[in-house]
Amino acid sequence: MGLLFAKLMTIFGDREHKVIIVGLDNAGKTTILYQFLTKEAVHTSPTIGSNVEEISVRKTRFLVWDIGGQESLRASWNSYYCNTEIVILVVDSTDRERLTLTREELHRMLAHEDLQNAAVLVLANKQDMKDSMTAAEISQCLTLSSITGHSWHVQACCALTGEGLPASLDWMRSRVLAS
Ligand SMILES: Nc1nc2c(ncn2[C@@H]2O[C@H](COP(=O)(O)OP(=O)(O)O)[C@@H](O)[C@H]2O)c(=O)[nH]1
Ligand SMILES: [Mg+2]
Repeated sequence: MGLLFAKLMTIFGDREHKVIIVGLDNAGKTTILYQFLTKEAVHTSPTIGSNVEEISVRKTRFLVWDIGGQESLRASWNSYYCNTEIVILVVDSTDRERLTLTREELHRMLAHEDLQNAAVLVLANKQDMKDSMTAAEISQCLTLSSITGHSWHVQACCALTGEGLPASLDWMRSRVLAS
């Protein structure tokens, strides 16, 4: 019965699509997760372990995992990869110094066998800050054009106001509906 139910859910497209939010600490991952949910900025503290929430976009449901980004936690990111359909990589667009580190983490992650079918959404966050890099600059620094085995997209956003996030959810929805 459980199996039949699961199968029916798949046929009717009512299953949850697994999404993970990754990125270095302080990039804005947790703020983005709660902005997706409530459309309000929340006061966050550094994430220990993970936060998980269900987000529904016009009947498409996502189960979104926000994983802590401090160095000590990055080693355990791969335990979240299995069945992930979308990886959201959040970048602090003012953090030029650590962009190389982000690039290394991204390309290492995409080489993992459990993520072979995942699409990648790069969020160039903190666009409200005056010295922020543009989405195009970030795309170039992360060498996104070299990614051939995954569908990817870069979106400028501001997690405090929510600007750019509805467009991100639309892209995510179109991705999972297309696959
Ligand atoms: N100016 C600005 N600050 C942001 C933005 N997004 C997040 N922050 C701030 O950046 C800090 C880290 O955010 P948080 O969501 O905890 O980052 P996480 O470590 O990636 O989960 C917090 O002080 C947030 O209020 C943004 O778009 N603009
Ligand atoms: Mg966090």
